[in-house]
Amino acid sequence: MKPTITAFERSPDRGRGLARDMRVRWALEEVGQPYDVRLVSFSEMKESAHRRLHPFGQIPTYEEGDLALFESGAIVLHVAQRHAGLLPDNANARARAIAWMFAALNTVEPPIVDRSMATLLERDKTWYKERLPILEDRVLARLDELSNRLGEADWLDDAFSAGDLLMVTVLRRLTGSGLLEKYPNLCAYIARGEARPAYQRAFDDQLAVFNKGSQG
Ligand SMILES: N[C@@H](CCC(=O)N[C@@H](CS)C(=O)NCC(=O)O)C(=O)O
Repeated sequence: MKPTITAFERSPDRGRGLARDMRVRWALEEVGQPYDVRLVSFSEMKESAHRRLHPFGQIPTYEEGDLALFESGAIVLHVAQRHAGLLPDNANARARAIAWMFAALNTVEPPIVDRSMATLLERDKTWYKERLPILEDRVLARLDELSNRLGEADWLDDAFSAGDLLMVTVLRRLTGSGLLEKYPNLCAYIARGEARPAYQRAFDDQLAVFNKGSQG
């Protein structure tokens, strides 16, 4: 059955692939599963019809028959478990790939989101200039550790997996921050992810939504 996901009608990132529907689109493209997209406005996301799918009134959601899911990580995991291509067959390697999915969302993404929230919402606060370096140090600590672990490898644990897919999308949230540049291996890792044909199809599709919306 063809799943339907939700995405921003007009993404605040102007189609740069930073909204979290990008992860789901990319995963679906990697496994070759066609999907439909229902676009939602900010106000629709907060209405009860959408909140039945997503208790926190956000995107993305995923509907497939009588299954409705929210949380990008849970959706990517579901897609990866249903189809070949995003998780290794070997049980231990599969468990490690899932650990990397959690690491991306639970260990690496939080300090990145804290920093971007501050830059978006707290610039006018008297304490912003003191707080930003603290937040950036927390991000850099994670980047150091991740960079050390990745080393010269192409992917985090042998073959490309859903763990890499999520990690690349998380790291991309730092684009333009100036924090990634110190880590050539992480920049190359992101570029490898972005070069995947499935990534490019997903990126183009979400950009087309933004471009179409901005013409109207
Ligand atoms: N942990 C959630 C976060 C979802 C999330 O923050 N979605 C953003 C778009 S990337 C959103 O809907 N923001 C609008 C809002 O929170 O009102 C996930 O990974 O799916």
